[in-house]
Amino acid sequence: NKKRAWSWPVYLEEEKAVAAPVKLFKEHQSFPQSRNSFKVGMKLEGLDPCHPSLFCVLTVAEIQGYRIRLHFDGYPECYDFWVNADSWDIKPAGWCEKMGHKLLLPKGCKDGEFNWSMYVKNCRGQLAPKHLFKSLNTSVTPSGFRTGMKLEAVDRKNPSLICVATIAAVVDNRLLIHFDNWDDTYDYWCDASSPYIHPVGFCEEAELTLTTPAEYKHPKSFSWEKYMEETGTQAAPARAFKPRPPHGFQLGMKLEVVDKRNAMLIRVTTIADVEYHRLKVHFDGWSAEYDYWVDTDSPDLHPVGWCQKTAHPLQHHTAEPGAVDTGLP
Ligand code: MLY
Repeated sequence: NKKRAWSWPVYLEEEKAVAAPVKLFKEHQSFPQSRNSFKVGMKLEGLDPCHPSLFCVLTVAEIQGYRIRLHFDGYPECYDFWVNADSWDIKPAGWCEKMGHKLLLPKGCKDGEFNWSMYVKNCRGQLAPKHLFKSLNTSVTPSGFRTGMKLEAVDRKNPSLICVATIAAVVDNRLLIHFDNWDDTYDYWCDASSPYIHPVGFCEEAELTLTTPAEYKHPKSFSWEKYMEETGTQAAPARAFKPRPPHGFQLGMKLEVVDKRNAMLIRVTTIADVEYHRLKVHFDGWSAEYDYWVDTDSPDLHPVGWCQKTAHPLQHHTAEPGAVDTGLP
């Protein structure tokens, strides 16, 4: 009396549910056009997800389908994290130097003493070849954003705050957002369509509180005009902001989502709630206490069938008593 193998079509039928249409997903969430050609041991530069402006020396520690587990050289494995093979957040060795960005060196390496070719030789490693990096081959449409321009941005570590911010860098179609007079731990990269950035004057117009630069002399009487004059800066032009159209995801639609509590796992998921730029994800078969909100453009959201296409295991709930799900949250 063996049961048939789990499959999406059967499951959707049983659940009387629909898959979220593929057209709702961004290119970087949808079915990849190329293979994941990264190999374990390859070294590269990539953004630290906990300090998302900081590029670090990383090594590919594991490959799973189209995904890569990255390890910080010289640091404990508990900091390892997963990215998709086409992530913009990973760059070939030497990219930071070329672009003038700071690179966090492997633990124990001193500034000025690090040199990629010596380093890989000494650790008998291998550099990830340039052609594996999708982000280097994307075409870029010019935008009105320039380094040094001012804007109002959400502090993603304190998302209730909209703050005085500066574009610290522009690379490809991405902007590095920095909060005036704060250290770079709050910085993040986004694009012109990000719901977290707004032109100068947005808060005033929307009657929201604008968080002024740290240690600003007269926070109560902050005026953009005065501040930009004092700092000799300009506002990012309003036309450079390209607000996203509504996302189209609906309650009850099914998809495949990375479980942030155990990021090597992708689970059968239902949309439990929707907001303007976020979805609440529910992992099928698990208690609603594990639900959480994700941005609609998160690289951790994928259409039904993504795991199968990219040869990644998919965690699905088997209703049989005693069935084991290896990925305890
Ligand atoms: N309570 C926090 C707030 C920091 C906000 C920083 N933003 C504006 C960049 C703290 O003091 O750490």
